[in-house]
Amino acid sequence: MTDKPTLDQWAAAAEKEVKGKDLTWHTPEGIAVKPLYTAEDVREDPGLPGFAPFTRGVRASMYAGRPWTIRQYAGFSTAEESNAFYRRNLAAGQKGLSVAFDLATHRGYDSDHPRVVGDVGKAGVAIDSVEDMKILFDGIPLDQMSVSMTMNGAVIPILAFFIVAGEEQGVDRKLLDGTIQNDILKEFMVRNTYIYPPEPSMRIISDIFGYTSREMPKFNSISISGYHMQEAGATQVQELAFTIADGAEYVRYGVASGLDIDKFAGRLSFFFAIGMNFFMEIAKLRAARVLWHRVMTNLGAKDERSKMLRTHCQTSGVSLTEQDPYNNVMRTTIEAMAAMLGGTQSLHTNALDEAIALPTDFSARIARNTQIVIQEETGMTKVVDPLGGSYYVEALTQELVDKAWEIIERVEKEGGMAKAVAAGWPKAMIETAAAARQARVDRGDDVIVGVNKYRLKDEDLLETLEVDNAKVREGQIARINKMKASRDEAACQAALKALRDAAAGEQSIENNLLAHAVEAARARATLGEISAAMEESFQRYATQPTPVKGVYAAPYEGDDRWSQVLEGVKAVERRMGRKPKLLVAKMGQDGHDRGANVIASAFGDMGFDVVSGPLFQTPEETVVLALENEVDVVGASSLAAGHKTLIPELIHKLKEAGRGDVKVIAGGVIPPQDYQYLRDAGVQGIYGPGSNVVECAADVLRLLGHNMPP
Ligand code: 2CP
Repeated sequence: MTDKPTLDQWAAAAEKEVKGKDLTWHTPEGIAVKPLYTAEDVREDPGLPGFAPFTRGVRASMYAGRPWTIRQYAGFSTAEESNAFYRRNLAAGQKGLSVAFDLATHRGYDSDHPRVVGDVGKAGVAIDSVEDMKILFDGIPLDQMSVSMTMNGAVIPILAFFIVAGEEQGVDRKLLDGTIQNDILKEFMVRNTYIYPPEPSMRIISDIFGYTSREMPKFNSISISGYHMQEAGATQVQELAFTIADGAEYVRYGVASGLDIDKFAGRLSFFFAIGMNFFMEIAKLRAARVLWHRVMTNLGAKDERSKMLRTHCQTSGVSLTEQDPYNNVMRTTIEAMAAMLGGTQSLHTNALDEAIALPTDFSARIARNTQIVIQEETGMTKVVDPLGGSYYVEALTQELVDKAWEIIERVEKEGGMAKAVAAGWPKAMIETAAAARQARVDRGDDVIVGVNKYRLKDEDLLETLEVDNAKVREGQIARINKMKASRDEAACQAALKALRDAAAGEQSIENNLLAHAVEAARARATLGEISAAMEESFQRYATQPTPVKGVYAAPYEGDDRWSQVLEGVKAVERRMGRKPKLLVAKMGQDGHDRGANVIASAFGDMGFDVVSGPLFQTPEETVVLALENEVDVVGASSLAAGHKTLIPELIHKLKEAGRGDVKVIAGGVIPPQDYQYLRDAGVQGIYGPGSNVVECAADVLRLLGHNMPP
């Protein structure tokens, strides 16, 4: 019998093959991934699925018993159009619904509000009242279909409309099944569709916990989300730690509002992003379950269900590319497999055109079928946690638990996530990671096929979906007016007054905001009216962007092209007698600011004078800001399809003010089909996803008359 080879012998054999090359992979999480894992790396037995701490899954039989829910996130233009889309998808194998609302709805504005001209019906469905909600679920029995709704800011009116729509379908709210996102802490950190300041927003959340735990036992009262953190550039460890810490904070607020922890914690759910680091993502979901079990035990939960982390996942939007977009199908497939191997309860797979526009029926079909093929053709669902016991996966799970725990302990020591968010350090940490990632991609250190490697000379145009938002807005306004004309005005105003008084009063069962909003929804109050009633006491919240310094520049030290750009900026500065000045503008109700922040950080590092405009500006407000600051260039960032309305309006207003000389460039999610339209309107540079920021700066220098080498 020959002796088993030792690890030292393996190391010697590998060294012979690679001759000094370092095989350790240092990930952005600060994890040193080795080229080989063995039994020696596994510290703990992961136990069995369905048992604490649920490392291997929350159910004993997992997908062998019931596969995860295929739940595609969708919604666009009107309630009628979205309803028809849902019905087609359910007939084709989708299992649960997930509603996307437009940004006007998210921010608590009715479709007739002047601030939302560019936003109505874009990037989601416009819902102004219970009448719209009823149309959205027409023919879809709400006692049989589980419905998830991504709503955080205007969560009170939306949940109230949902409850009343169910009621008017004849469905008792005890039978309503689904999930509301209702996760405000991450809005303040990364997603930005908040309405009120943090304290009243936290009250809203615990009021929803109270109401749903009493009245809607099947409904998941929150979807505590890391997804948007990863989308905003967070590492997996940051996503994991801040999400779990957010969860702990919500539980504390729930308990402080007088609820018994085991009465509501079993209906808390989670939501994670699944990106391209395959094994890291699998380990992340396993680690999340271990961490939640630990946190909830520490918080005093007794019921095992309260400590069980159930989650939805979505494949990563930022991992998708505008260039060579069919590659996105492979990316999404790989990510979907990581989600299922990690043990998700529910999954959305992105459509291949997600980086460019809203999904078409064609791209939505491929996205949905990605999951159906995995579930029904591959046999992957037959075995519970098939990667359990993999040395690498078990070791990585453990390492993620440890690394995330360090951050969670820091949060806890500093008084919990609400305080950390107010102090701003989690956001700064994520923005630092985002700028570092952008620099790695721009330099080609992180490969993105079809973008910074193997780029095509010519790209085929993809057919994309476009929403005529002027038409949607007109239709919505007509419906609002009709409803207002036929409602019992006195009853409606009385219900709104009761809600206003409840918001002004102390938190209590009698002052439960959702209970009062349900009354107002029944009386046909609109989303804007319900939101405004609470705004009177709560106020509307606003923040200023905070770009980071030096992070983007760091890896460029000694880079020739970088030096050329720095030289160019200096040359323009000498000529103008001051630094060239860029306003990074965010117009409309779109709160996605990763791109805008990265641009602001990178341009700042290159020597530009950068003004970061606040979120949610109108074109008029942007012009005022541009003129006050005497900027040379306005960079308008748009990720929510408002570009065709808002950017031409901005240029028009600049001209009206006699400042047509201020250059306007645009970036974000803009379909190539719209480039000419924007150019005709006067846009002088367009930078879609995958644009290299240094080259973008080189273009800006050319616009400012500098002779920049190609
Ligand atoms: C599940 N069940 C089982 C088994 N598996 N029973 C027996 N054997 C099994 N193997 C039972 C469960 O206990 C449950 O009943 C029921 O079947 C449904 O299963 P589930 O696993 O709870 O699935 P679900 O109903 O789909 O719920 C999944 C989540 C929920 C994660 C808990 O919160 C959810 O659907 N979230 C989706 C969130 C979402 O769509 N977000 C969209 C984000 P009981 O419940 O009675 O136990 S949009 C993203 C964009 C980017 C944005 O935010 O902007």
